[in-house]
Amino acid sequence: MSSAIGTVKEAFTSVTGQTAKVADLKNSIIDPAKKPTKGMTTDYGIFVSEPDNWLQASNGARPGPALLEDQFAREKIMRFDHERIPERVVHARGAGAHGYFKVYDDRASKYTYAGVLTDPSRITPTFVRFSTVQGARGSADTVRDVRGFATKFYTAEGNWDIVGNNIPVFFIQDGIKFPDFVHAVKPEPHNEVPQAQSAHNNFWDFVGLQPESAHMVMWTMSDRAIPRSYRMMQGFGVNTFTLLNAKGERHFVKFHWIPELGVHSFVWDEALKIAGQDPDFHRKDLEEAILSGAFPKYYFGIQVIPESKENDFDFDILDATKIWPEELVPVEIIGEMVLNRTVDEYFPEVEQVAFCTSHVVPGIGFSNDPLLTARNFSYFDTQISRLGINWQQLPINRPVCPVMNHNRDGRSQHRITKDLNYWPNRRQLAPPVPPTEGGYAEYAEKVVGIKQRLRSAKFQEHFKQAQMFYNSLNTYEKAHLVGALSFELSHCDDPVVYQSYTKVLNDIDFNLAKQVAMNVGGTIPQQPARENPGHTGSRLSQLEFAPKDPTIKSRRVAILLADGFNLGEVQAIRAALKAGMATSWVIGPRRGPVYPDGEEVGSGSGYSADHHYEGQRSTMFDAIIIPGGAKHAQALAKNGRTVHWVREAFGHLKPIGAVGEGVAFLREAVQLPGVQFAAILASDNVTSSYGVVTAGKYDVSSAAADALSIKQGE
Ligand code: HDD
Repeated sequence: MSSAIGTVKEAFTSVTGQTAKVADLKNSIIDPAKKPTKGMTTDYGIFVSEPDNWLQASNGARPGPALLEDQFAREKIMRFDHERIPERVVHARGAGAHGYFKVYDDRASKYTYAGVLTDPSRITPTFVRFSTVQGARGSADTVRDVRGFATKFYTAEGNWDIVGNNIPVFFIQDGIKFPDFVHAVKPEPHNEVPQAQSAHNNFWDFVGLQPESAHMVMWTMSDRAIPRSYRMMQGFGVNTFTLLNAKGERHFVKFHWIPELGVHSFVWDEALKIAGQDPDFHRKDLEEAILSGAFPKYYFGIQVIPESKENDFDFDILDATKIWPEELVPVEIIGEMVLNRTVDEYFPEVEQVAFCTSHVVPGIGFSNDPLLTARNFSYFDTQISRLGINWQQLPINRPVCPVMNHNRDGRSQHRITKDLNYWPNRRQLAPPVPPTEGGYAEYAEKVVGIKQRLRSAKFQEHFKQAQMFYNSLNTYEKAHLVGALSFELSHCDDPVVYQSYTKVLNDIDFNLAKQVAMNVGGTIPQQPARENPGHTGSRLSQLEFAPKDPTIKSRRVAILLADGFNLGEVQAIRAALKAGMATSWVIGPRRGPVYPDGEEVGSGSGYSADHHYEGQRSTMFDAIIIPGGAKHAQALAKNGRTVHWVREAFGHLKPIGAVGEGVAFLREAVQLPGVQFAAILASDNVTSSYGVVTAGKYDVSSAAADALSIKQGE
């Protein structure tokens, strides 16, 4: 057994460009181009000569009765009838990608002997599935929701799954409440409304009566629940796991993923619009980044608490509704994961990938976190109903190390084992492996207790960390949170619900509760229900995750053009964006040729626009650039849709750049009441204000300004 692990490890470390898992999957990929067959066959292998007409008894002039004897038609229809499997009861909507994980050095060996976390010579293949929680498989990507961040590590010692979220805490402390929570957040049972959002009576009723959810509700109502991209959000294992080192010492651990690109979110208006304009926005964003070579990268961190200190905190370290504040327990970055490969087929990979919190490798173990204990039961169980008992044999789920034991049979068994099927057996086939040779060993924990149902004392406090999170947000983030709570509670039509939740908010912060109550018609509190001492924590505001070196890598930039634009500028801008690994998209009056200054419209080949003004909206881009060109700027100024493009991007706080005559158009377009930056735009040099960057000398004479005056609706 140990020699088999050695061989697999070799395979891992020698892989260049592809991981051992990608190589393994190749065994299951059907490449139609290479198939040694003349053409179409049935599932049982015979060639099909006529696939388009059901066999019938006909006189040739008119259809006759269809014949049930048509085995080809029956096979095709029956296969189709059974294409669907149950979607995940939560996290049904998702997207996935392949990648690899590596640690920088062996510094974690003081905590664990797990090779995947300590051996810097290893490249461990990974598969990640990102998801939303509430919505159905076909729901929109950009809804307000928690995002799942589930990672399967195909290690040399077997699969290890971190089934995490982009929020570090959870709604409930004990897994026995999970079905209640999910029933409450999912669409209401009588009319199956709403889809993919928590803005309804039953969710707010439940969380109002279950105050342990207060901390998580602060996070889900913050900008964290509307991430710009899966590539720009954190991931957290949430539960408390344990690490075991070679000396037999145990540490408690929390796992963190930190995106290289920083943590970024939409503004709510953008998220709402994209949900309609491009419901697959996040899925496509992941694919686009990988295909363009801007591979998503996440740093891997651990927070570690030695056993001797487990009782040193004013919260219980096994309570999943609490974070371990980073100022008390710093995150140690020990490695990174890169996602470098898109999937070949969605269903067998993303739909059939199945995770289990109970799947850990030697050197990693569980804690008594009561949420984790329930999860360790639930995931394996759910895979049986979704995928069948042999789900671990599916290509995406099978480990890359050898698997051998005495489990047998069951529906859809794929393995043929020439071996005895019990242990002990007279031939010593597949014997147990002692821990000294790589067998998994549980930590010998002394357990003394009285059988009872309880929440221990520290699990009873629910508001301190909710306050700390709220206090740590900046003014804008707080305003967004008030907006989100107001949106959600306004969608509740039962006064009992929105009135009681505004009371819960008063347990967090008096001002917060007052503002929301006023907005939604809740009970406006007269005094705080409890003191908010103003404690703040580090790395709770997402602004603290800005990358050290700002980058435009993988950002989508729209170049807004009309006929008569300055071609040289556009070419230079696009070259610069390409060099920075951003993607640029030309938005023009028509999909196809747009004509630069000096070329007659309709004459030459023109310059190709990727989309018409109506075909895409500013919401789909991170920034807009408007080049120069007098006629082009005038045309943009006269078109209500292009003016809206700029105003909308400005309203969503996006960087807007303009050059030459484009500056005057921009100045006019964003000439909104209360926005005072026309003077800055008119300056000669490169200038930036409110995220608007303009360059080049341009004479903003009143005549030019008049010529470019905007009439909305034109
Ligand atoms: Fe869960 C799916 C994350 C608590 C039971 N969960 C699921 C997925 C993620 C999470 C990311 C999707 C995995 C995938 O992409 O296939 N769940 C969490 C986190 C939790 C959590 C971070 C709190 C720390 N979950 C939780 C509890 C239970 C479950 C307490 C049950 C007691 N979760 C499930 C499930 C799912 C699932 C029903 C549905 C599909 C699946 O497992 O494979 O078993």
